Amino acid sequence: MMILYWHPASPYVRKIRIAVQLLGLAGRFEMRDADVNDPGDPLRQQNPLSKVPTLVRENGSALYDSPVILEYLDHLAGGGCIIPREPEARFAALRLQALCDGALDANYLLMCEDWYRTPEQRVARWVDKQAGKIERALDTLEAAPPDLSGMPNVGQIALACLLGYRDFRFDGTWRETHPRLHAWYDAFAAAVPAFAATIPSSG
Ligand SMILES: N[C@@H](CCC(=O)N[C@@H](CS)C(=O)NCC(=O)O)C(=O)O
Repeated sequence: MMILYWHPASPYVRKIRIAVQLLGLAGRFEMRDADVNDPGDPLRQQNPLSKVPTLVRENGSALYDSPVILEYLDHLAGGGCIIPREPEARFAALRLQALCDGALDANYLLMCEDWYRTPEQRVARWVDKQAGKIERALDTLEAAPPDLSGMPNVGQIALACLLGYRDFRFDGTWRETHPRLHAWYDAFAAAVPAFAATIPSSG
């Protein structure tokens, strides 16, 4: 049995949980709660960065971070499932994943401002810089939402989790200003039952 260190609020973990369902691998994992801030948490023995998701394989070796785990899951499922084999489609999916993961990182850094700094310690230029990344990413995606047919790829999964995280932590303010993404998001949610089954919570 593989072990997935997780937290219910993490959008990066959500990507993995969706892929596990899509690829029919659910029975092969044990989910283990992790406290990324606890030096005594066993997660630290597996991942020096102490981040979720971290996957411990049956041979005991750990994999991180989420794109690496997704590549492993795709491999387990036979390959070419959530990471297309054809080069153009493959690099489009990987680029979309990089864009959405980068925007997720900026969202996470904004949350860290609340968690780790007092209002007096905040630096507006830094906050604005992260907000700008998110805004430009969403605007770029709104101009040309990805296709959505067949098995979702890693880029589409990352986009759904990015928008879901905006709902969870930032009140879904993207919806009104990004109507094409809103329609894309609804279509993804309708096509992928694992999306509704993995709605984030604070845990
Ligand atoms: N690039 C990583 C990001 C993972 C990540 O930042 N996870 C957060 C939870 S949402 C975490 O574990 N944070 C703990 C920390 O940064 O110390 C991935 O894609 O897996």
